[in-house]
Amino acid sequence: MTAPRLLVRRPSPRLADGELTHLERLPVDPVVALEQWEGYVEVFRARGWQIVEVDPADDQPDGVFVEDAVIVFDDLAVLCRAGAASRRGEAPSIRAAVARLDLEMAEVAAPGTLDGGDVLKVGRVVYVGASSRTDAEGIAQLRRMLEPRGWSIVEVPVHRVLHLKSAVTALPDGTVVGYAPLVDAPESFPVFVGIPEEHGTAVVVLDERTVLMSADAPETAEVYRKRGLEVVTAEVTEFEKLEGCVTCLSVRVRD
Ligand code: CIR
Repeated sequence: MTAPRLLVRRPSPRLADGELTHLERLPVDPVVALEQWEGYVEVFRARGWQIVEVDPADDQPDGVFVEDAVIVFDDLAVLCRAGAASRRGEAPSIRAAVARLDLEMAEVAAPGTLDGGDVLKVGRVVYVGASSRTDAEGIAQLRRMLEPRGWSIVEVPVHRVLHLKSAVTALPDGTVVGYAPLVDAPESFPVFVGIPEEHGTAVVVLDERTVLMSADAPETAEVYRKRGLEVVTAEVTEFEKLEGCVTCLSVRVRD
């Protein structure tokens, strides 16, 4: 088995100008952001992941949030069409990086919009947030790409946060976790567990027993540990100020 690959892009010096939808703008320190990004990438590198850097896009404030630009389903990479017009300039460099990954490619076409942050895979079920960034046409296109490949699509309303995965993610056993006040439709998920902190909702599954999460949710980390998981934390405050989280800083490509 080859090493899993991690697609990332270093933060733009203009990160502080990134889009904000639900949060008040706070000062963002680009030096701290870069240190935090390097710490995040190191978590994966130390575990044997192969790090694949997308070319920097310093004129794209939100370019670091690569999860929104491409989603991988088995050996198919779906290039998204960003819901925010300000983010569409991220696409060419993402396309070039994905072209080097030896995956099939499909692309969401105008007028559809789809952000990867709205897509949560749990087994062969793909939950897709109908949010301010992902529209019905984008979801319909994704459905046409994926259903013939054995994935089923479940549409989930998202109004209280930016993306579906700003509110919920899944543990290795498929349990969907979220901070209940921000989850519009918890009944969409067969197993939903509420956790105590907003920044605890985002987990990246590193392996069947280990998750990566924000350092800013210690009570939630304890909940996960009590479930038998090893918890690795990363400081991501500068990205959280821009409605980002641990999932959106990378695309995980596993064989
Ligand atoms: C945006 O509004 O697009 C960025 N400031 C944050 C994107 C975060 N992405 C994600 O949750 N998947």
